[in-house]
Amino acid sequence: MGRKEMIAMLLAGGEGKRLGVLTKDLAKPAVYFGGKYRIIDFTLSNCAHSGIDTVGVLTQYQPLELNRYLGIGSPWGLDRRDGGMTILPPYMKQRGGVWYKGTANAIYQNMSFIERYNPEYVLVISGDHIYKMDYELMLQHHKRCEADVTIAGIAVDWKEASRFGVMHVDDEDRITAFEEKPKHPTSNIASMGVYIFSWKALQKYLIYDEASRSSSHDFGKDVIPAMMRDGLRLHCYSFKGYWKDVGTIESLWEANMDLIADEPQLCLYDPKWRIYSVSPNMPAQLTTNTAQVTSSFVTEGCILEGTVDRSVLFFGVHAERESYISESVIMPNVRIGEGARIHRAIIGEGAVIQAGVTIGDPADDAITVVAVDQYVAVDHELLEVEPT
Ligand code: ADQ
Ligand code: ADP
Repeated sequence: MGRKEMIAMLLAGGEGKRLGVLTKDLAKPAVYFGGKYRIIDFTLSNCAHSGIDTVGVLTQYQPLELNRYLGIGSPWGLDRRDGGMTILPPYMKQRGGVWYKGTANAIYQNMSFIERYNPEYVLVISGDHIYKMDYELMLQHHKRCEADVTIAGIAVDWKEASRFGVMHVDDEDRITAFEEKPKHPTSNIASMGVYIFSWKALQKYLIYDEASRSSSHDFGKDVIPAMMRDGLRLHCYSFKGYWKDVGTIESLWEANMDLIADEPQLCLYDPKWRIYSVSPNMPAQLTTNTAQVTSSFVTEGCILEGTVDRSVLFFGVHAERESYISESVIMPNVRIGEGARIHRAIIGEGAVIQAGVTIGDPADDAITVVAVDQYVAVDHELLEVEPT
């Protein structure tokens, strides 16, 4: 195995509880996003564009569909013998099935995988963020600062700050305080959950963390605070672009809507930074003479006979005559019956919305989620609707 300067460990095993029915049978990183993609495509494409050719993908919760989707990593240039993509499920360990206890434990259990490449640096990233980032620039910053750890940081809305790890940073980008999801945040610089560790430092702290009985074996809760306490060099790499943690229904909906905004902050059209994904082989989108489509993404295989406004439609959606879809995300292969009205909703893959049904209240801001298995799946039957 050739030596690598930096390899990536991609955490893709979170349960994604807050996405509710959308992650019932699907790991969060495999959730569909933006008409053509899955959430994990963004991180993997970032790796491809940053020249990272060795990625360990740590899976755990509902991995089947995710594994099938990732295949041998070809869309992201990771189908190679020297490095490439390796799926790392917890049950591969010699001492039988041990669940990953937390994010740090997940990496700990795969230390021998990392050692095979004897890297100088390890990039730890996660499969549930929407952003475009050059990790090579972050590595240069890490080297310039002679840091033990570099954490990518971004200013977020104060009202969102308690969802994240937040940090205080001095003039030289050094992190002077770090708090994981504080109830009352004193900073709005959030950790993006993107870390570059000097491998020697990480190795030491993973072993140290594993031995601790009181630890929950999590980077944000345990490892980073321990490194802070011991006075290691922790630096922040300030990121200026678009970044969204799509861990909640609201943020997933918002991030989809952001793509079709009048002036989108995340550009999908840059030929130098394509987001790679696997697409089905479907006929071209058909818009009939009764259809009206405005400010929307419509993907291959869609048949549109109704009105679609400010929405994201994945492949194979059929919206029948006089249906009206606004500000919604319609996952693949959904059928929307004649005259059905859908507003501010996320409709899960394969759902059938009966003719005349109304979902979502135009007078209300709430996002409604509909999934096919909320109802015993009988074709063309009304689905039960569960408001979030
Ligand atoms: P969280 O978003 O809460 O906070 P966490 O639950 O630690 O993230 O999961 C991070 C990533 O690891 C996710 O992609 C998740 O899918 C995956 N994951 C979780 N448990 C796993 C396991 N046991 N095995 C494999 N993968 C697992 C983190 C940081 C915060 C930071 C936010 C940014 O702790 O400080 O602000 O990310 O979103
Ligand atoms: P959310 O933030 O929506 O609750 P996450 O993806 O962050 O979802 O994961 C939530 C928690 O579930 C994490 O602490 C993670 O360690 C834990 N978890 C991940 N996979 C499993 C699993 N297979 N079984 C039990 N818990 C898990």
